Amino acid sequence: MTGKFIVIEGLEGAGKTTAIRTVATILNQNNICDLQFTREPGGTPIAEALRNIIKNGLDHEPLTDKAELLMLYAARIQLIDNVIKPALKAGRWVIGDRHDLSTQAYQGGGRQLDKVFIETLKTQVLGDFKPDLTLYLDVEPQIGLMRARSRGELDRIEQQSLPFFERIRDRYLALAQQDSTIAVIDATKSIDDVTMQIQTILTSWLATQVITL
Ligand code: T5A
Repeated sequence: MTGKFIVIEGLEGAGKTTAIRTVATILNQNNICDLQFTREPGGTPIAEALRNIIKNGLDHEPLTDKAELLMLYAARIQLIDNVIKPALKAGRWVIGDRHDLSTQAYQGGGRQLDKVFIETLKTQVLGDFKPDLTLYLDVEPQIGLMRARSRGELDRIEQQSLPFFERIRDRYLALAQQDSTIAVIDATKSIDDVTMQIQTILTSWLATQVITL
């Protein structure tokens, strides 16, 4: 594979949309212009249908936590096999709005699903596939949710209680400590400051990469 896979992670309202634009601009400035953008859950017709159910539910039927987890992995493998891997193989760089770290944080930390159950699914579905770099935008849930709320109605997951989001943040931070491919960005700062942090991290990471253009 010649392309690289960069993922932006964080709680709702962390600023992922802005960060994705920043990453794309920096890559362009480094002559990396053939970019593929993805979002999770979603990014293929089947994965987008699953996204809709995960975010909005369907016909008031309770969606169990385990079914939610299975749908997330179904959507993810559709996206990996049909979009991400072909793009990387063709030399395109992929910028992902969320990936598996979201599942570890939301379903593992937030929903408190069994660690072994998630780990087994992850191994079976993803194998050793993982992003080359993850930028985790760290924000206190109160701030992120306030920003998300200012945009309008909250979806099924966004309506969860504050402790749910505090557990997610704790899990994100714990996982980031264990994995050198995850960089933590202080996303409580201004948009300009966050942009600078991304610029610093991405530029020094790019300098360590063998890039085939
Ligand atoms: N999910 C997803 C799981 O539970 N498990 C999984 O495995 C996966 C993949 C996806 C939902 O699914 C869950 C997580 C989510 O609940 P989504 O819409 O893709 O939903 O994700 P959200 O996090 O909900 O997306 P948001 O659009 O809410 O978050 P963003 O993109 O981080 O926020 P953004 O960039 O739009 O910013 C929100 C507002 O804040 C402002 C922006 O201008 C915007 O108005 N803002 C700032 N304001 C001040 N200072 C800053 N630094 C700012 N940065 C942004």
